[in-house]
Amino acid sequence: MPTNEEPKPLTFDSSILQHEHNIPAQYIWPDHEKPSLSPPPELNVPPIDLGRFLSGDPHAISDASRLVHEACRKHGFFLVVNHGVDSGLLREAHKNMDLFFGLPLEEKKRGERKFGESCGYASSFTGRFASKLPWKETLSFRYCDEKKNIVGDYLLTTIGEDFSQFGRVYQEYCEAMSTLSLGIMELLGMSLGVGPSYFRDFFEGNDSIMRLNYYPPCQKPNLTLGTGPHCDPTSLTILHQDQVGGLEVHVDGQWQSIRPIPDAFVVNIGDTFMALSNGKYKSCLHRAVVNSRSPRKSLAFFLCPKTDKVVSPPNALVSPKSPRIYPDFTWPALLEFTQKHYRADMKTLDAFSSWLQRKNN
Ligand SMILES: O=C(O)CCC(=O)C(=O)O
Repeated sequence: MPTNEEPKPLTFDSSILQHEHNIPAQYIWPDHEKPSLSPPPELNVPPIDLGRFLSGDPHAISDASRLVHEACRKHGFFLVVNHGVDSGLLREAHKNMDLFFGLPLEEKKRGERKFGESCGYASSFTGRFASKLPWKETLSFRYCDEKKNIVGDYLLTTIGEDFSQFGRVYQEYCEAMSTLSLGIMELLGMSLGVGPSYFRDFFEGNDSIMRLNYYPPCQKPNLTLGTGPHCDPTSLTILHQDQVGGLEVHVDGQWQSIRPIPDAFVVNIGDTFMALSNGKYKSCLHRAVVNSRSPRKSLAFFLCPKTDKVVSPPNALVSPKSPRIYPDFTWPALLEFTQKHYRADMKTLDAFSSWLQRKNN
């Protein structure tokens, strides 16, 4: 009998499932989406020396702008090195993930993400979907440039007093990511010919999301995916992956991997920035695969504008030859669309634009 009750979440207890040879059907992906048995080719992603770019050296500015422009027109992925983020902080951020995800399931569930929300501990998307489930656990939280200690306070109240150090680490990590993202916005602005301040100013006071991804080993890694194919609906993603590897991007009709480099962040354009660039820069399909030997960790900072900012491209990127592609919108409207109406994929922005137009007519 149909009911209006929320679907019952399937329990993903990594301490048990990582040893399981019979993979539950909900985690088995259709054949055409399964990872390939042979290692994929490596994607050529340019490393950008952000420190040199920000130093104002004209050669560094022109080199970095050109490389970023080429990469973002083609697939939207590049690396940043010499980024100024303290290596000790990065080590702590990875270490604290091990501490949290190593807890018994019941303790992790103290901060469980509720149906329709974007923050908290989640395994298997908190019951929103019944098939093609990702082989991972996540802990997500909001970071807001204008709310002092928002991350530390959230983690302390949801996970508990023992986690005050944990909260401090991710508060500091998010602050570092916010600063880094504003530097990258200068670079994106230069590469699009609108100057360093335009996008930097737009993202001042950002209201972003931080996600810790923990992928336990899987005894049949070729049946499942850690993160299914999707484009990020957010503006810019800054990802730090550990040494295990598993990130793949769909470019030129095939999946290609991005090799982990400890000193580098992987940066990619999300749908919201694609709209801000009037479609000039790509938000590209990507996924994460798992393996049978080691857990894998990644830290993803999803930059989002302040909630009242209208996402609209600068005039310099609109012309009769290059008319507007997407309607004006605010980030909370797109977030709601991906949480309540649509599972983010490569057509999110087109589907959202049609939905918005229908709603407004
Ligand atoms: O873990 C990764 O490498 C990718 C994660 C990702 O795409 C996501 O969290 O949206």
